[in-house]
Amino acid sequence: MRSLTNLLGDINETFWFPPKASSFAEETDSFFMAIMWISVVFFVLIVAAMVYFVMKFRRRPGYRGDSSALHSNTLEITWTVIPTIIVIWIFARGVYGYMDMMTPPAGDTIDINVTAQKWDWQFQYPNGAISDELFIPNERNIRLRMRSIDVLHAFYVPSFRAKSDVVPGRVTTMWFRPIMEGDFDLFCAEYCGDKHSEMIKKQGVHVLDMESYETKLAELAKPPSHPVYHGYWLYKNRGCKACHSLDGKKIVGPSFQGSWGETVQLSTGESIAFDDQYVQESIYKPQAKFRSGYEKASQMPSFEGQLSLEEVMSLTAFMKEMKNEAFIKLVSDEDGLTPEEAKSYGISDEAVAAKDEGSESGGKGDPANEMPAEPNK
Ligand code: HEC
Ligand SMILES: [Cu+2]
Repeated sequence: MRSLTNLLGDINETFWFPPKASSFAEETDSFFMAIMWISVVFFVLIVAAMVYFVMKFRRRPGYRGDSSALHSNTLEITWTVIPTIIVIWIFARGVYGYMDMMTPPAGDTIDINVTAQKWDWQFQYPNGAISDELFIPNERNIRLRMRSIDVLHAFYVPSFRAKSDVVPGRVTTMWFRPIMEGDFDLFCAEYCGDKHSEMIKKQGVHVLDMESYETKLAELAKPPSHPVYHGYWLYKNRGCKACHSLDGKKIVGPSFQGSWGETVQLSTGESIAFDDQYVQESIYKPQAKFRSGYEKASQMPSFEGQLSLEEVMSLTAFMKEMKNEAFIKLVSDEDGLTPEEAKSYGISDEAVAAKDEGSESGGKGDPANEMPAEPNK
């Protein structure tokens, strides 16, 4: 049963299933097909017998049936024993498959921490790098340690045939072994609120060869050093983007566009300056003050203990820059802020290094001076 994509060359994908991209896939698919064919066979047999009996024993003039039900021990035993054997076989095979999936190979895994939150994923690698998409090497056992900071989520990669709940207050582990390179879809398979569908990452799981994996990790481990770029990077990688837009649209929380330095209305009727103090409080104690119109929104989690003061300052520098038309244009288009754009805007690492060398006095462009030390109105 091959689909059109097969004809177009994607041989690993079938009409029914996505590509078999992990070591679980072969077993899972063949077991699924076995159960399906067993069901098909019984369905056909039972429906055929039913139709046949309906016709053969239909009510006819002059025909009189037996007054009591007929009984056959042979028949009773057959249709009890055969299905029992089949369901026991299905149960046993299911248990073995499940045990395999629940038992990571001892000592031979790459461990990655997964944090699920409304409404994004965050992955932390052995070298401390973090990302919002999953990068893993091919042909290696991957073990995920998964935590949720708010509600129930579920990590699901159909191409790996791997799925597990991510439960608040608990660490769940799962493992798999990718067997082909490529980009695969990631789903949250447990309804988790308004933007549940934002947790679908199309092509968000990247299986790379070992070398590219290591290069990628080294790259991810080094956050940008310019505060504005660093702030943008945190915005993208730490889940803020699920609730705060850059293009002015309201998602769940207010957009970050153009807010800096403005006076915002709180739900209590008071107004307050959107400054360093307000940003820091909003990140560490989001429930302290609600912006008017957002008091009934899905609550923002506290990032106290998750984001350092330095990171909060970078986020602040980024929000401050979100007043600047040129910058807004760069970050709010579809592909976000690309490294080239960061370079052209003078906030890439190269630009920082170049400016540091050039100016002893620390003119504009010196990261220290870009820190929003005082609210700028
Ligand atoms: C689950 C959704 C959600 C996530 C994730 C989230 N926020 Fe929020 N945020 C909100 C909502 C809703 C509000 C408005 C209500 C309030 O002030 O608490 C808000 C308010 C804010 C405010 C005040 C803005 C204003 O205009 O009044 C700031 C600053 C902020 N968030 C920063 C962040 C940062 C930084 C992150 C990522 C580290 C983040 N938020 C992640 C939902 C979210
Ligand atoms: Cu979810």
